[in-house]
Amino acid sequence: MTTLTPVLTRNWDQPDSFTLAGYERDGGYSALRTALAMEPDAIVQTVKDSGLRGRGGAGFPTGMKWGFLPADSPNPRYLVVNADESEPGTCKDIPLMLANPHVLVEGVIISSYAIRSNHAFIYVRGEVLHVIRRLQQAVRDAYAAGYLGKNILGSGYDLELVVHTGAGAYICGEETALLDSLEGYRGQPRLKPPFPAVAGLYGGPTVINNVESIASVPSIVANGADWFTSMGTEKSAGFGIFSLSGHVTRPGQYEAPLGITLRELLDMAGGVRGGRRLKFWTPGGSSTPLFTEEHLDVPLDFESVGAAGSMLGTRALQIFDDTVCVVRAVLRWSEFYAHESCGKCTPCREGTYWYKQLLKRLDAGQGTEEDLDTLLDLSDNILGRSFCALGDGATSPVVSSIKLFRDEYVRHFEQGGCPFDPAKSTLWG
Ligand code: L3W
Ligand code: SF4
Repeated sequence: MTTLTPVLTRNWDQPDSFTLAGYERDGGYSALRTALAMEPDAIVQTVKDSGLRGRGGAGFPTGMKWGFLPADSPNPRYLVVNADESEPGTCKDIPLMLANPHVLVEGVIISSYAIRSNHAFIYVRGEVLHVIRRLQQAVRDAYAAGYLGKNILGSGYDLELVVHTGAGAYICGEETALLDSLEGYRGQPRLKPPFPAVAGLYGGPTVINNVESIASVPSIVANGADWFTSMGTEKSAGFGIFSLSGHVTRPGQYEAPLGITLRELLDMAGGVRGGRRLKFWTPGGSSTPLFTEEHLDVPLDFESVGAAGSMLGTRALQIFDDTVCVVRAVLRWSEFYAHESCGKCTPCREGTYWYKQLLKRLDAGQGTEEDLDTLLDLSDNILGRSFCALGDGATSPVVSSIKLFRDEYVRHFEQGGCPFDPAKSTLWG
């Protein structure tokens, strides 16, 4: 039986977990002292050895990304934290920053020192005012304590950290759109390559990492790479925050080794609400193909979830019980993608619009078999042909739901309406 591994979440139930005093009492900023006594390259090596992979969705090896920064660039280097958490169902970075903003600030300082950057930014979505205020306070307190600014803790190392707020566009979580937004432009994805590591913010070499990735760095520096690799699986090392939401008895954040299964997590979370049957779930937010009961024992690591036909993504486990109409759920997500498509490329801009139209018709019981084929044809023209991952992600719920629940789509148009009792068919009940 896998057990929880509270590291990032371990002090969340302390009333002052978000304050500098509370964080220091818990050992906070001691990893920074250890890091500043190390050579920057040794920290990069430790992170490489730990096997830490990006916690924002793609799972790219963090230390390897840091190693891509060119040694000979004349431009300043930047560290940017992607705190624009917006993927449907994803709700781990916001509680992390709210409960423990200093672990992120400490992670930023250590990571910036490791990559030899003197300027760092936390790009946080604009709607979460309470989180922004808490982060700003944590940054002010870190400056006052000598953890930020000039000559940090007498080490000779300088770092300026800015908390920058976005304006609430999902696309600004795409790393290059985020950079455009940070530079003051409308956030739209840039062509890659060059990757940000080579030419990012203001054209300088830039590391962009997710909140949870950077927040994991202090514990890796404090405890060593072997400690981290002792958890998780061989290729998906360490722990992660699994966010259980929807029809689950005790929704919330469950910090556990990668490779834990939904069955184990559901046992800890009291099961599906009211003892009902699990109908479908997302392993990593709505951009990852749906799973069903059949996948309860798939280890939630990058390789196993991929081999089972989906993606680990952000570990946003949205649970839907048997009262839910899958067509309605997919329509909701498709409305989100159509609204959030930045419009830069035709497959995504037009495709997500037509998804919405067709799914509305199907949901109302006015669709046809041909509409299902059109949805799949549209998907073939979006997937792999869109400029960024938003378009690809939009196809996941559509294609996987037709594959898994085609009969339910058919029942809608055979019956001329939704076969579910609207009083019971709640999405988030
Ligand atoms: C230098 C190379 N750098 C890759 C870097 C790249 C990026 C990272 C991963 O999408 C996924 C997406 C969503 N030289 C490099 C290189 N890199 N090759 O590695 O890159 P990539 O392109 O694999 O992924 P991505 O563009 O970061 C992220 C999925 O996550 N997702 C959405 C998550 C949404 C949130 C949120 O709201 N907070 O996280 C959920 O599944 O669909 O597939 O840094 O530069 N040769
Ligand atoms: Fe914009 Fe969608 Fe194209 Fe991405 S895939 S560039 S979000 S239109």
